[in-house]
Amino acid sequence: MIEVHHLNNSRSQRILWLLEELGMDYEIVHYQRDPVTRLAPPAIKAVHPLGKSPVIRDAGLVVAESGTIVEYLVGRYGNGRLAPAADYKSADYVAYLHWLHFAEGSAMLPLLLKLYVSRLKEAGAPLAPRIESEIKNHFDYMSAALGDRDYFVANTFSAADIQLSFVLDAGGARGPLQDYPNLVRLDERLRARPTYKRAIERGGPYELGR
Ligand SMILES: N[C@@H](CCC(=O)N[C@@H](CS)C(=O)NCC(=O)O)C(=O)O
Repeated sequence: MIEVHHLNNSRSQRILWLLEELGMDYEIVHYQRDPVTRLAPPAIKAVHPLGKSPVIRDAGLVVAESGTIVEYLVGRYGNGRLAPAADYKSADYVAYLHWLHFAEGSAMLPLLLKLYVSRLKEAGAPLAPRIESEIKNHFDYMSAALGDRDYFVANTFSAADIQLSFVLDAGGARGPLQDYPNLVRLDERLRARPTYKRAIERGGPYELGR
């Protein structure tokens, strides 16, 4: 059975949700963030040297990095669900890959910088304009790409929406989401899915973005 190494209030919520969408059996190994540093406990390094969550164990493999985990689970167990058919000549499939990678490769960086730089108080002020303009750049881009459609890829719910949901959550906690009504509606649409709710029941409270 798939083992998910799950840190509270973290990106691994997406993996629980994805497994619920796929209707798979899985076991959760819970870890709690240090209440002061917010870091993961060292025990998770015994599973993967980066010591980050999510990490999964499945069929003798250890898979880290949420984009990789999403691609792995959908590719191995999706049976055509939650992604366009893997065809590198298909605009929909390439868009799917783009959004999977954009979430962690681009969108999360300035959101995390904002969080860290805020701890420097006044000393971090010179960095704020650049960080804010990059966050706006990413949210403008996501909002324009979504337009008045319901989902990012082929207007069909996919694992790319799951992967992007953490960006919406992080944006909700740190400000910009509220300026984009179509992204707020998407966020509400995603949170209304029964699978999303079941993942929270199993994973424990998830307060990011709220
Ligand atoms: N890009 C990685 C980021 C992994 C990551 O930074 N996870 C955070 C939780 S959201 C974590 O484990 N933080 C605790 C720590 O760094 O000690 C992914 O998407 O899996």
